[in-house]
Amino acid sequence: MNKTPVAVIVIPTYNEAGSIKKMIDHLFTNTFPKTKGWDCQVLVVDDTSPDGTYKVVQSLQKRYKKLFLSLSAKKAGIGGAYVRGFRYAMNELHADVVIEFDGDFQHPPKTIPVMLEGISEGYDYVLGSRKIKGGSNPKGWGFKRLFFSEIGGMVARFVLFFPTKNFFKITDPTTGLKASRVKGFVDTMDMDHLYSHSFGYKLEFLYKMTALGAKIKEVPLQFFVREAGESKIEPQTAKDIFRTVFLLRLNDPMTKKFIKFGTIGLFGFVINKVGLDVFATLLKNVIGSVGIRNALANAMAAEISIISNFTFNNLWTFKNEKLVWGAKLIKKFTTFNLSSVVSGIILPSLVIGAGTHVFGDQYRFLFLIIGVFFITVPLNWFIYNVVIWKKK
Ligand SMILES: Nc1nc2c(ncn2[C@@H]2O[C@H](COP(=O)(O)OP(=O)(O)O)[C@@H](O)[C@H]2O)c(=O)[nH]1
Ligand SMILES: [Mg+2]
Repeated sequence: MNKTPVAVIVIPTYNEAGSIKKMIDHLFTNTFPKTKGWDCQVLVVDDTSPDGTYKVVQSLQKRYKKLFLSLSAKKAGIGGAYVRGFRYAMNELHADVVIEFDGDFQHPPKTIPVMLEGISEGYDYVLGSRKIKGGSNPKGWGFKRLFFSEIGGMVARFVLFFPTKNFFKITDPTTGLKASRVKGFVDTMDMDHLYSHSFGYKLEFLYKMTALGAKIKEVPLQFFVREAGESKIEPQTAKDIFRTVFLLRLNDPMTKKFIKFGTIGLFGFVINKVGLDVFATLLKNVIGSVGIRNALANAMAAEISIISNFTFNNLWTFKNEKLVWGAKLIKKFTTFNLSSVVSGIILPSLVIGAGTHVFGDQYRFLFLIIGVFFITVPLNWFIYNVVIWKKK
């Protein structure tokens, strides 16, 4: 017989004595009876709050046997508190799902059953979103708070995920309300190395869950103003979020690959330019017609730069998918060569030709830039990844 899956609601607290009792009572009396098929437990992660939040929890533990407390002497930051809470939930409570939840009624408890339903449907990561139909920001938020929240969300979304499908899918990356599947995800995720132990950890967990291939569902989140106590949002939170997302993206394996690809591409361009001059000089006394001479010189230089691009990308950018000498390499190189001619010569030439035809000769350089950066680069990146050095 399968055991009832365990869902642990993890609530970090620092000076939340004003709302924690009401929250715990509410969860056990109103919310959990509505989560059929789940063994729901509450874990409060407190850092010895000066206002004695943990004492309130300790006294409630007599009444609720599924109420747990992880108490630490040192203030860990919200990220540090969640790492400790997730570990406790996995090791001591054998959690199948962990839910990140605010203890101050900013997250409506009625969303918990909705999130667990998503997990039961087979999703690995259910996110409360303020940006989809049915979701909302607090009525009391002023322009400044809203503005920062919107900009922060957009920047985080763009920096973390553009142009992958998660960029379009994850509408509210800075949301605090999330349900995560443990097996294959939270138990696999590296929680030892975090860029941020403050609010930025939210983006970090989000990024790591997507990198593990979590199936994601968004459910509407009606975000409220806190009912009691003071906000712990720190003044440096915006900076912390930006710093974290930039570091995550910069150290992303795909970004590193793209930087190598770009470097080699730039080098190939230099080879093309130098080669053109060298061959044009060498052929000076061989071919009389300047047009034919330069065209031939460029064809030879371009071919050398194509060979250089192929070789260096094979040895460096795509070293994990490296092609070794043999029939397959020759076949792939032929494809590479043909596609390079199309993406690097024919298509940008057409863009420059059509662009200057319509807008005038003075825009020649502009259309070269457009052709190279909007056609050659993305097309090559796509072909290299999907056709030439396809992941095994
Ligand atoms: N244990 C622990 N909890 C914290 C810490 N910092 C913030 N929290 C809690 O995390 C929850 C979310 O905080 P946050 O979203 O930053 O701000 P707030 O909801 O506007 O106060 C609150 O219930 C805080 O009490 C910390 O250092 N340690
Ligand atoms: Mg809160």
